Amino acid sequence: MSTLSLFDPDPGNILTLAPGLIALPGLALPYAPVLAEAVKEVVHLTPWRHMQVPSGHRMSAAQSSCGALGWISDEQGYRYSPTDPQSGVAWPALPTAFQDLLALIAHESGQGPFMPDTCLINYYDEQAHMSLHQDRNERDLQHPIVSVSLGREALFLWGGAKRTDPVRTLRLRDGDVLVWWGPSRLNFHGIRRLEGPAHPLWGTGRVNLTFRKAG
Ligand code: MD3
Ligand code: FE
Repeated sequence: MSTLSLFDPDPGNILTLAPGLIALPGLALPYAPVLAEAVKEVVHLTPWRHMQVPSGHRMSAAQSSCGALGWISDEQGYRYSPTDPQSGVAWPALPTAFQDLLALIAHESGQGPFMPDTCLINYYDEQAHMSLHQDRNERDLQHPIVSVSLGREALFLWGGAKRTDPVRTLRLRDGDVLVWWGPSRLNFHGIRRLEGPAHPLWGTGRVNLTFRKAG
């Protein structure tokens, strides 16, 4: 298994890693403080929770959401909901900082404009991982997904369209942005574990934002 890294953060550095996969290493780095504030505001309204998956287990990564929809999981399965099942009310709006970052990503990647109706926020601590999976709960799988990594480094598992396809390891660093669409949109993927030193804003944890048009 080979380990790629997205090289040193370099504003304006755009890598095409595969058809349908663009990396913008470190693009979000300058916005780390305002993004951290925005995440904290969302999580104040919709606190981190470890969702139950249909098998009955709870996810080791904790989650929150904002936007018109939010991704949820329970014994019934995975889906998007207009309300937070924990509070019964709508999810918080997408923070301005998220919208501004997304406009920058659209501009830099040439793949926008993105019209997300949700941002799923994952939180990983030392013990958390995410098993290999596809994202296919979105109504129209043609829309790109944008992911933004914040905090500690993670070993990202990057597979193909089939579960049995070879899996590569990519080191996702603070501020790294990935845009997935078309031929890469249904790639299997996961998070093996966190790595490296603690982060000034996120300590030993890592946050991942995924912007989606789900409905
Ligand atoms: C490839 N999140 O929330 S981000 C997820 O780091 C998820 O929290 C991981 O997988 C995380 O569903 C991975 C990279 C990523 C995100 C969405 C994708 C890769 C993707 C959607 C389709 C294909
Ligand atoms: Fe995913």
